Amino acid sequence: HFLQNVILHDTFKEGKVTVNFIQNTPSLFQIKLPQDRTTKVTQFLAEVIVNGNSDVKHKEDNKVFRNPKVPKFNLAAPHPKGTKDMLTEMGPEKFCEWIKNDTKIHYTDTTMRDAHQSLLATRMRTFDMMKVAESFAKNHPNTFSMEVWGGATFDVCLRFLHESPWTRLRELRKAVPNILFQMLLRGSNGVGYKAYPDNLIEKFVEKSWENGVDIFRIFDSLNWVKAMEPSINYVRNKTGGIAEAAISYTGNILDVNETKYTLKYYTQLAKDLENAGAHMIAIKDMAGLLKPYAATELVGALKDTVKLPIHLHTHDTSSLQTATYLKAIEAGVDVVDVALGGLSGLTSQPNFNAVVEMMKGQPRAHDFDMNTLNQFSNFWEDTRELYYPFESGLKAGTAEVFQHEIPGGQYSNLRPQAIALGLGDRFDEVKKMYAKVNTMFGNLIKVTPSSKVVGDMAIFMVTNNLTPEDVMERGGEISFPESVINFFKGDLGQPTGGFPKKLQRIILRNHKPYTDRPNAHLEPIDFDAEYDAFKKKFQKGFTRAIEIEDFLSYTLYPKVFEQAHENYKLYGNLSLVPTKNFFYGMKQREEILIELEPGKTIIVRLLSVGIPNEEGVRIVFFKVNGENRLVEVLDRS
Ligand code: 3PY
Ligand code: ZN
Repeated sequence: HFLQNVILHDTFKEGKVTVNFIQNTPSLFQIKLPQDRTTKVTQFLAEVIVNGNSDVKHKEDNKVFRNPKVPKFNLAAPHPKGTKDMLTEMGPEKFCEWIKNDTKIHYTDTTMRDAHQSLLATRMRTFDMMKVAESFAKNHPNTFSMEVWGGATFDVCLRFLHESPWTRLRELRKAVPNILFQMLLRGSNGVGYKAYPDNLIEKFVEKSWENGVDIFRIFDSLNWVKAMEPSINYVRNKTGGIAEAAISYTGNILDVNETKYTLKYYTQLAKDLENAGAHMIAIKDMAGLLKPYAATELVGALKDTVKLPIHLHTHDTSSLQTATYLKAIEAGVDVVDVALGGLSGLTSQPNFNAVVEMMKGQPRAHDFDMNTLNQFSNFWEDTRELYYPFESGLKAGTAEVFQHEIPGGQYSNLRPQAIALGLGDRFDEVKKMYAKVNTMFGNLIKVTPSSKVVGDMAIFMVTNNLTPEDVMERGGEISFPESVINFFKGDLGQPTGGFPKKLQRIILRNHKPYTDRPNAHLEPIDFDAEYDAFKKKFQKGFTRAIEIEDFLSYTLYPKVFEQAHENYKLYGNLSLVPTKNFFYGMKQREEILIELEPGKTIIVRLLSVGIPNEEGVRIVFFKVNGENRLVEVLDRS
């Protein structure tokens, strides 16, 4: 069967087999391809029961989970009016005028994007979000926005969770038609780690809006306005949404020795973004470096410089950032980003529930029912347990962040990355090296993808026991990570103050760097021809019509998409499998419900797992809706 699977595989037939073909193509190990949905889902469960979920690197066998409770809501009642309705009525300009003039402090709930990106390596599944989405929309319609999409979620949905990010967005939109949805867009880098053709970003923005995004938080990993401008224009011209341009904050404006990232630098940046057409300005404090008294200065100065509403984003890595919010609120910030208690704090955002309590009885207070808000926090605290293998291990706030400046969203990924490379015990060194690399690279704005370049170099140097001096003296003999070479070529744009010239020569050797927009070097996508070719290649495995959104996923992440598609052909829609079973399989005699579609639920009970035969194949026995089913799985242990 294995050989037959290899011979029949498209990659093999097309003669495109590479060294990792077998390792990266789990379908080759399947004895036969399952056909119907129930067969597919039981095939997946059997696979996880026998071989585990390859994304789970350590498992506690006797772990007991709590049952997260969804706060009560009225299923039959219509959704109360919220900010989404206001945007529809007013349009972006008037809406922004309203938010700027409203004296209440407003809140963006980041629970479904940045919070889990920063605490749980972005692994939160649509399944858990959908459990509470409608309840939250009906209980807390006075939330300014919910950040639910973009950043790393796109990649992780496809790569690790075997879900379509577009389906997630649509499902959430249906459950929350009344509150603004927000996404994080990495400007010319879209939701990826490199530059993409402009017309791809344009189409991506248009389709994101059509599928449910209202506010586009646009940033550039080097604060390069030239790189953000096209995305601001796409939002303005192709959508009815809000172009929120971000200034990514680094360093410390109160440090008298700071010469690069000064208050003047940030106010000029905000002015440039206003001139580029932004509807709102975000202060994107991705590492949580904006200290309380600096917030007073920065927010005050921005209010004096631009006419747009100011939206503040931070990460509570140091544990100081609620104080920053207090100072920012006093200085007139319009909206702050918070996460529901159970997924707040540490590398995530400050605690929604606690910030609302802090403001109670104050002139800028915004009323939220604390009972239900706390129930949502509890829901996420209980749900978070299911994701324990993805916790970063950080137990308390750390003032070290002011030295290493690692963004919250990167921290939760860097640690497992270090562990995977055998540097688990040397994470301290990695953090220190991160700071040294930043100095070597000329003191950068560090946010995806520039932060990844710094992280890659730090890990590379620790792994190879290299010091900055070694790099400067023996650089000619060193094979640098690809991301570092591309960065010095100009693939992510131009940093403020330029590249350090000597290091650039060492790293690039004979390559010539460029100084214009990297996107200008890329061929535009020929949508007609390439989409047609895509449909021909993939339609066979789809159980529904292919959409342009699938093509966008493929164009942004070709290999990841192909892999996800292979997985989909084998196992069907896995977003329906309860999280506990998705990650940890099933225990003997456990019975679970899987809702394959509204009104079609199957009851799956695990009866037993057989011993392996000579070929290592085990038979997994289930009872599905009362009928016996056996599934064969190759035990790869
Ligand atoms: C992302 O780009 O994913 C970020 O969260 C940057 O802070
Ligand atoms: Zn963030």
